[in-house]
Order: sequence, then C-alpha cells, then structure tokens
Amino acid sequence: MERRGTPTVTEMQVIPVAGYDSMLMTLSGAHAPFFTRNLVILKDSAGHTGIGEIHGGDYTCESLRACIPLVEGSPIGAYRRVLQSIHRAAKRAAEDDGEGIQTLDISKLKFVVKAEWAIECAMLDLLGQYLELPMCELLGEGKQRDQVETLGYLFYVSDKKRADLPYIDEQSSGDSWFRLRRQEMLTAERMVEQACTLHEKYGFRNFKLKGGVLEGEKEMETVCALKKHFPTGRINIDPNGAWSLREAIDLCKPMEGVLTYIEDPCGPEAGFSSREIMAEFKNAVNLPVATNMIATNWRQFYHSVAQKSVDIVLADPHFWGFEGSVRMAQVLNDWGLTWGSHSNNHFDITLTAFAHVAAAAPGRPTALDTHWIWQDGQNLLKDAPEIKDGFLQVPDKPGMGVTIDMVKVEEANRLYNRLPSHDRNDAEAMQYLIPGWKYDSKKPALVR
Ligand code: GKR
Ligand code: MG
Repeated sequence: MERRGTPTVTEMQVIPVAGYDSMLMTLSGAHAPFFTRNLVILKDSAGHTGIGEIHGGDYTCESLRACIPLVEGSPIGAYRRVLQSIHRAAKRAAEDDGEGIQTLDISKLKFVVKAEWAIECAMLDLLGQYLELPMCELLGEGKQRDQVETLGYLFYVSDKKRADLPYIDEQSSGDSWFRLRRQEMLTAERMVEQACTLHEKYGFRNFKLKGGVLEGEKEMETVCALKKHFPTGRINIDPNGAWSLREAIDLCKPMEGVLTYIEDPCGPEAGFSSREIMAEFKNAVNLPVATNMIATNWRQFYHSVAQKSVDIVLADPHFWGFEGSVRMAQVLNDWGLTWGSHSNNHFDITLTAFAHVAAAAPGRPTALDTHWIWQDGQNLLKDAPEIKDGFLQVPDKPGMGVTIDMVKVEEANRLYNRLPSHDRNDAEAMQYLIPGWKYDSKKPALVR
C-alpha cells in the first residue's frame, strides 16, 4: 500500500558540546574559558537531518535524553503532539523554586530555558525540508523579511592572565576582531575600540553594552563615549537589574536622548517585585524599557503588561519556544509594543534558528541580541549564515537551510567531555580577580 503522511523520526541524538570564550564580565562574574551547549540531531524516514541547539549542562542534557522515546517513531507533522507529550511528562525539578531569573541567578537559567525547544527546532527543520519551505515560513504569519538586524553585543573583558585558567588566545589570528576579543577591555576608550572593530567587521550600527560590571557612572561614561563616536547609532545598556530604583533613575534620566532603550535597569527591592519597581522606573524616566528577566513566561508577561513595566520583550525562543516567541512578536506588534530576542553564548545553529524566528516576527522588531561575535569561527555548520552590514542573512533553503558539520560537532563533544564541570560558573574566574568574590544581585561584579 502507498505510504501516507509525513516522514517519521527514525533517530534522535543528544550531543553535548563545548566551545571557547573570553573572560567576559557581567553581573554574575566572569565567563569561564569554555561554554557548553546541547545539540539535538534528528533523522527521519525521508533521509533528512534536523538540528537544534540549546543551553548547556547535564540537567538540560538529561532532560533531552529522557524525551527520546517520545520523539522517535513520531511523524514530523505531529510535532505539536510530541511537544505536548513532553510537557505532560515533564516534572518540575526539586531545586526549581520558580524564582526564574529576576535576580540573574544563573543557576536558575536552566529552569527558564526549556530543553524541548531544541526538539521543536529540529522538527521544524525536518518539516520545512519535507514541505520545501524555509523554517520561517512555518512560523506565525510566515516570513516577514530576508535579513534580520542584529546588534553588536559589547562586553567589558578582564585580563585573562590574572586567572590561572586555560582561556583561548588569538594573538596570531589574521583577523583584527579575533585578536581583540581575547584582550582586556575595561575602559570607555577600549570599549569604543571594541565597537569600532565590530562595526568594521560586521557593519553594526546598534550596540548593547553589558553593564552590571563597573560603577554605574563609569558605565554611562562608556555609553556617552559610544554615542559620541556613533552619533546616529543606537546604544543600549543592560546591567541585569544591578541598580536600585533610585540609582537607576539618577543614572538614566540624563541619558534620555542618548540611550535608545534601557534593559532591566533595576530589580526587586524593599518588598516590591521587579515588575512593580520597573513600572516605577518607567514612570520616572522617559526611555523605552526592555527585559529578558521579568517577563520570561506568559504569567510574568501578564503582570508586566498589567503594571506597564516594559515596552520591549526580548522573547528568547529557548525560553518561550519557537512558536511561542513568534506568538509573543504578534501580540506585542498588535499592542504597539516591541519584540526582540535575548541571547547567551551559542554556536551557529542557534544563530540560524534565531534568524528564522526574527524573520517571522511581524512589525518592527528591535535589533537581535547575539553573543555569536564572541564565538565566530567556531562553526558547527558548513554554511553558517553571515552578518553583513549589521544584518543577519536568513537562509532561503528548506528547513533551517544549513548543513551540520559532524567533524566539528565531534571535536566540540570531545572538548565537552574533557571539562571537569559542565555547568556555567562565573564565580570561579571572578575569584582570581577578587579573592572570595560572591555573587550579589545588587552589586556590579567589580564593585566590592
Ligand atoms: O552572557 O553573561 C552573559 C549575559 O549576562 C547573559 O547571561 C544574560 O542572560 O545577556 C543576557 C541578558 O541579556 O541578560
Ligand atoms: Mg538582558
């Protein structure tokens, strides 16, 4: 009898991988020399391969492996049913207190990210190949654009020589950005140099400074220096809620007309939730406010909207799901608010996946966050999309439209297996800079 229906998944592989990073500074401390991710690779009965990438570490890896029996054997067209069965089987981890990341406790990030969105991505990749349509055509109202505006994500970088850890060094690279990204950059002048080098290589006209590292006044000096150098550029800062409401108002009021938006300036304080505090901030300062901390699920979003706490939701598809993130883009657009996406260290599979989501976001999304520039060159794809003139090119082939490079994947898996720990820990490197350093959600990392 003739076979009917969509192809079925014949195999699901979960491969943990690691890559190299710089000593990037954030409120949570200093990035370690390595970052980790998990890959999902699906094969189907039509002979196609579908791929997805997500948050690293053992918790997410085990969550994915537990899904294998629910995925293998399923028709790719029934991917929503597969996701539903995963949601029904999922149990809340004992250590998940539901706090989320409103205080940027990065040990909680693995609970905000949902492992199954890597499966959703890989299944959409397969379905797109079956239907001969790019993945963005399968999301929301379909493809809205061919290229997606991205921003240059600027980080203060500490001197790696101060830590006895195996950070990568690219001094012999022929690429000026690759050389620069591994060096110390802690002053306004060096941050302008960082932005100029990125502008030259990728054409960025939008920049976001990762704050929560130095005194707020010092970080605003960097913002002003960037604006002076790029007068028509859009400059944002994200201190991850490090400032008190009073500090945030005092720091940001003079920045009206300088900053394009401010991201998570303050967090919970004095018995008030982060959504209440951000609403008070918005009443006091005439700047659009973005978040990836206080609206990370629909229930938090409801309260954020009810309080009028934010204008821009950076709806990371790894928090919200691929369809969920596009659904958020539709809602925000209909309500006169703005969509964007948050990012973390990632490989080019995430870069591609987010390009498709952003291509399907209706209206005028804000420039996409991506940490990719810090990893560029460590490709797991044979044909990673490029950022040109500040825009990420959306692949126009069926599915994700890219091909995985298994030799590179195996290499990244070997690196992962050599690491003593697979979870992100920004305190370890930080303690070389400030002995005994401990995370404090209200104190910039280098202020102790
Ligand atoms: O890479 O350390 C980092 C960032 O601080 C990341 O963890 C944040 O989640 O960039 C992210 C943000 O926008 O909050
Ligand atoms: Mg943020």
